[in-house]
Amino acid sequence: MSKITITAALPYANGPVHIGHLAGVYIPADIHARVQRLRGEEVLFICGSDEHGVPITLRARKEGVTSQDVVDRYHKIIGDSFRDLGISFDIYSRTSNQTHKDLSQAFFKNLYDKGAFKEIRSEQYYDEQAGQFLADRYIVGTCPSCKNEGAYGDQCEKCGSTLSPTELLNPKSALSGTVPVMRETINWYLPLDEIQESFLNEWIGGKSHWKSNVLGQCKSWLNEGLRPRAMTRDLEWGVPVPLEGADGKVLYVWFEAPIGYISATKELRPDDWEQWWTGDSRLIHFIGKDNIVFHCIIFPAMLHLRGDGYVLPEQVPANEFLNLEGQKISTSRNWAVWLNEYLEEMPNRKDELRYVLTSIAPETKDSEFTWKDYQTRVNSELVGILGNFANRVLVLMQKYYEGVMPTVEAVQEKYRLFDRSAVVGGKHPMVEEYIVPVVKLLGQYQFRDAQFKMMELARLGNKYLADHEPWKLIKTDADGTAQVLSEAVQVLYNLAMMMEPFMPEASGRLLAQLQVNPDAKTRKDFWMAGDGVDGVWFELAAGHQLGSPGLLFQKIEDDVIEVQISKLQAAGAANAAAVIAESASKSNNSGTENDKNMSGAIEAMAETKPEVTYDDFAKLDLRVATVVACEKVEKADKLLKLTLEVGAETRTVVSGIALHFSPEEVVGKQVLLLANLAPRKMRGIESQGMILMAEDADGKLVFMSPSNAVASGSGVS
Ligand code: B3M
Ligand code: ZN
Repeated sequence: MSKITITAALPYANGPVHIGHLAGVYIPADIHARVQRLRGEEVLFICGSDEHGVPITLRARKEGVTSQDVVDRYHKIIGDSFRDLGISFDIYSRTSNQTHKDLSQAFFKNLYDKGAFKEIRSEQYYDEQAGQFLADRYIVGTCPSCKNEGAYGDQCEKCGSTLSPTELLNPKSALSGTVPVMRETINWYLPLDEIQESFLNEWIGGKSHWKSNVLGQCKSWLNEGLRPRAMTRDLEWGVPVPLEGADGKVLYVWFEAPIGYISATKELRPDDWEQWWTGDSRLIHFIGKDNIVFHCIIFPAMLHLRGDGYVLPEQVPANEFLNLEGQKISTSRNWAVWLNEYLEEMPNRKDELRYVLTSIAPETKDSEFTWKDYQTRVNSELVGILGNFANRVLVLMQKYYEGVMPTVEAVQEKYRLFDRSAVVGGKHPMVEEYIVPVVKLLGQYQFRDAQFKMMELARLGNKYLADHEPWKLIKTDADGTAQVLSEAVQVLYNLAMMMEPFMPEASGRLLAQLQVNPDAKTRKDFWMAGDGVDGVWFELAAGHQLGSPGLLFQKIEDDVIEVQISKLQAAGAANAAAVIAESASKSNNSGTENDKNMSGAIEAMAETKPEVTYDDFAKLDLRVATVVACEKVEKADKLLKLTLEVGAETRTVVSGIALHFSPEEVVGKQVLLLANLAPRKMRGIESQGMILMAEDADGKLVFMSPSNAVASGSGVS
């Protein structure tokens, strides 16, 4: 037994988490942590919010609140939603707390005192208007590789290149929109070029057991040759650099955020935290592919330089990306399924989400989530196979035996579930064929295949029932029926245990229905199958009283899926409309340089959407409509119900603008209506379209009314 420190990437506290994060990082990490605990290992599963970094400051600026306000809000939303999904972190901490500040400063100071950093004086972009240096995402411009105009100072999200601010073509400040100047500053650099020679080449060279997507990225970094990288920044929001004369400088977010894993451990285990980071403790980092270089190169380099017995990661099972309905998931474009919203809308479908996201996890390449596929997997796999098997077995057991496991008088070969001749050296074929492979696949971080193998056992159970039809057999062979149903119960019992790391709640429900609560030793023996010991096939004895059956999973009807699809369509339409509004505002603004508008335009530019064709645009039926009546929607603070005259037609639209306008203010206004948006029910009212609005620099909504009154129903093109 050894200590295992399992970390999951610290999500930026600038928005809720979405299904891409879950499939890529948090669900596999949780399955892994649960399996290791079941195997009796000593596990700490560590996570927390990453509360520094430019995206947070930019968001705060956009909303006109402080950075602390932003991180407080999202830390809570993210932490609550992880907990509600059953992600079993031992701690969900945050990097704005004092323990983290102290520890990351001490770490920096330790490396500084060892002479690990190079102090480099260089010219950096500076925004004279904002009075600030422009690091990372504070600067936007054209990507030198793919010519994407919305690239950031640290990365182009379109082609994935890692950039430094000076590589951008046509750089502009994301703060003021002005063209920056060069100004001299001092920063402390990690000489990664030297560390590559002295340590990284060899260390990564020994990692042939890492996933090929991870090794591939590492090798390409090393082949290109690492360059010194600044570990400090001229910014205000972050952990201050703990050196004399370093006022106005903070630690680079990618220097301190990984130290967040250590500070969270310290917060949780103030007395023995160091033991989890030194000695023979094992370190596993779960991350997404965009974090590979930081976890496989920079953080290990930091830990190596630190010495003091710090352990380096044994495995970094990074995943690729999950797409959504044919497009890249995007926070800024609201193209995502947000975990907090999912949990609010479908509070009883947590394990369904875990199951589907594991089935499609982007383990080796990018993969795709669609709501239709989600529905199919839930209905035909969870309900149709697993739930159906459990239900049939438990209902028949109640019906024939009042739920008491029967005694089988004489075992008949023809009803055996597995070939007895296959029993070699005491090994149970069912264990060898199902449990051992599941344990093995999980040990290789192949969660998707492991779950699939588990479902094969459920399929086998179903087929066994179909082959022997106990509901018919009962009429001719009572003892045979007892044999078939007992055997089916044993499969169900083993399935219930196997489900635990994947679908903890459903596993609990099924064990309760079987009225059994395996102790830690049983669970451990189950999960150690094939790992140095022969696996055990666990059975419920004759006479055991089963509980009453209940539905394990519920079918998802079409209307539930349609609501989700139209929600995404609304986000898509809002994006298309924003592209149009933006290009209109760009052409209107030419010449006049209003600071506030300009900064708004630049922020919008930083979130540029992909180009659309005229055909895409032509799909939108945009019309001028006149508001003829308006009222509040009961029990919904944000919603107004508007009655619109659209030519000869009258329409009802529900709009989330009640915090900005009173019903009286809206009546009589002419508005821009997206008339062919799929209707959607909100609070029981069908909304037949969407009103398009702009947001001014203060966050206030503005109607897109025509400058002169026009007939309602007029088309807009
Ligand atoms: N905050 C997550 C991201 O890139 C980043 C991870 C930090 S892990 C130390 O979305
Ligand atoms: Zn690019």
